[in-house]
Amino acid sequence: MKIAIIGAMREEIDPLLSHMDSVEEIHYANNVYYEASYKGKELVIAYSKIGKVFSALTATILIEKFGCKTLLFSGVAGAISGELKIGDLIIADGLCQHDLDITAFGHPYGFVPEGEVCIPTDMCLRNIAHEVAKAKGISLKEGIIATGDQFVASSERKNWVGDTFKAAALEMEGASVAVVCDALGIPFFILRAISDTANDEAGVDFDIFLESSAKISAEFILDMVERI
Ligand code: 4EH
Repeated sequence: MKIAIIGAMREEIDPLLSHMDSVEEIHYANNVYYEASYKGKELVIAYSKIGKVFSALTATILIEKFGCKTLLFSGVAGAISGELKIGDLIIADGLCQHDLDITAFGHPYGFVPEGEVCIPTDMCLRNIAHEVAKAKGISLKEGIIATGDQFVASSERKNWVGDTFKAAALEMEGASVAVVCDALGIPFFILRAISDTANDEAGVDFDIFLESSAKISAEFILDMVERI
């Protein structure tokens, strides 16, 4: 069974590619897809580029063109919850779009007719993640992750997203990947390591911790792949 692994930025997939037993590049739709083999598992790895549109496109191609039957996202996120420190891992139990707003028509934030505010992730994949965390002796938080086409670097916006969606972390790709996988019936999983706390210092922290946090997430994902 082919497994898709997606990140948003090159830095999020480089620490995956460096561990592959073999890698072949396929150029498609203005992007590069890496067909790889890892400990006997068939993987297709790609970084989408930043934001909801590119990540939805890449997830769709991984499923429809490459035939991936399960999808894992690995990357970094800004923390909302005070319990999350830089370098900590969080898995999404559900994903919502914090910048989707048709409240003018009486709908709640994040909702469009015939959609849902929060899309849940696959329970089996979450269970595997908890097994891996136990085996590694590390703590793994689980909570709602909010997605939007904005790098959040303001306590005001961060607190609004936290209060409105009960979200523990935020990023820019998870919910769009969730929409695609949910529509196509593909079990999916979103893992993020914290790179910043989405406040006034977020830009500076992000630049400092992107690489180290992306590596923490990637190494955890590879441990999961062995158990799928
Ligand atoms: O893919 C985007 C990256 C930031 S934009 C979302 N990623 C990182 C997660 C993330 C995040 N998202 C929103 C980490 N911290 C976040 C935050 N708000 N505070 C980017 C970064 N570097 C260069 C260009 N764009």
